[in-house]
Amino acid sequence: MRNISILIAFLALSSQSLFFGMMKAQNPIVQTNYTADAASLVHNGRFYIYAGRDQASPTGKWFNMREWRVYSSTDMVNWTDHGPVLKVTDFKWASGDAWASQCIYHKGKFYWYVSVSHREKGGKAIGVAVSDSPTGPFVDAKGSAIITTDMTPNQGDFDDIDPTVFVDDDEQAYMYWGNGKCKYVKLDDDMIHFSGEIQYANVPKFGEAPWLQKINGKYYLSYSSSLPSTIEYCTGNSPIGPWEYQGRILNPVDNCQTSHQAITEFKEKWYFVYHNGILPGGNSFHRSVCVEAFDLNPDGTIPLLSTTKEGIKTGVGKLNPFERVEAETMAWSEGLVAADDKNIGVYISNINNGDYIKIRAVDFEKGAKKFVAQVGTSSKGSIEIRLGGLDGKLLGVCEVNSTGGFDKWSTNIAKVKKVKGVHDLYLVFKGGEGELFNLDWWRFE
Ligand code: FUB
Repeated sequence: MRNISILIAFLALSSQSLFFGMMKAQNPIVQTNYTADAASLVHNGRFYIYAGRDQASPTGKWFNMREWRVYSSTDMVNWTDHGPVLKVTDFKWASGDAWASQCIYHKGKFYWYVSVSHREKGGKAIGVAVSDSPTGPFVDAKGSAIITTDMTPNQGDFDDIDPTVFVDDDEQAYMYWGNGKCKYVKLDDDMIHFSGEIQYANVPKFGEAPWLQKINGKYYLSYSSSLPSTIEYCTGNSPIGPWEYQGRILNPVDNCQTSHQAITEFKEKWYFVYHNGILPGGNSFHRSVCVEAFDLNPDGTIPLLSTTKEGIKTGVGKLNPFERVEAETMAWSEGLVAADDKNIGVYISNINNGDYIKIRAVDFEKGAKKFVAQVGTSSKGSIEIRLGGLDGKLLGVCEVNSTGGFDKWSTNIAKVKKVKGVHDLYLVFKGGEGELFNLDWWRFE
């Protein structure tokens, strides 16, 4: 174990195989960390998820969240972990609590609105970070909070959380947020200040987690109810209402009081993103992001959705194995933890005998002859390269010997049997007792 956070994640996540076994699970979409409060963004053919990381100790009874991570997919079944792209410490005026956030794209920049605790003013506050890329680096855009608790007196300490920002066709940006009361302002052109008074939206059953969007010319405001959260929504003919209640989208989820939704269209399909507590060790403070596909009703209303472990059954793309594939790109895994270091970024650690990574819809085209993997270890082990399942056809075995340390990286090559076409790929890790090696990336040649 290389640090205490990996140890804690390992203790909580290692019982996963017992729970999920060989199920064809796709939810939660991240098994290598606990994730919550996902916000989605589609940009240049990629579906991004911006999520807080639940870092409470296994027995923790309250949120411990210090960073937000970015995940992305081009096919909605294989997800890449881009790491802890934004941390509470990036906001010098914030004292903690990487609560719910949303990242939006506007005029060539990515603006990431976040909820945190305010060091001097107390209570929760809303800040914004900015970047030229959806995966950062992000910097505090204003150097201070946009919203602080003293702007909304007598509403408690948690009332200024969960920002959602929507830019209308006329380029006016609106920010909604709140716990208990649903508030909004019009943002200035710079996206970091606002003018005018804070306004209050009249929406029934509002608890928190507003999400504002426009679908076919109509404005949709979805949100959580009070605990245990259901997800409800209203529609309106303007981004500031009046709002007409339409109904419920989600009943309370398994093993978790909150579910914090996001709704986004991608490649002509609608996706509903939320969290629950179904990963082993999961609960209201150890949450996991899930995704379901759905169709809007013909009249534009949103149906009542069900949560599933199967998640997205059919992806919307194939994975190219002839380009470097980050080890942290996967459809499913068991026993593993996503770690990161400043030299190589995110990598997969805590690899023990029997753990595996599943990658869906890998397109081998006319054939592959070699498998290459970058690993680091002071131990040894091997990677079985299989198709279709943990016991599926064995293409080859990549032997891994000591590279001089778990942070000393070297590429290993294995010959593979000829393989053509599209398959689910399983990288199955084998070896003796203890941690075998770290895996940074792999590819076929
Ligand atoms: O993750 C902390 C808080 O829990 C979020 O800000 C809320 O939306 C709820 O999910």
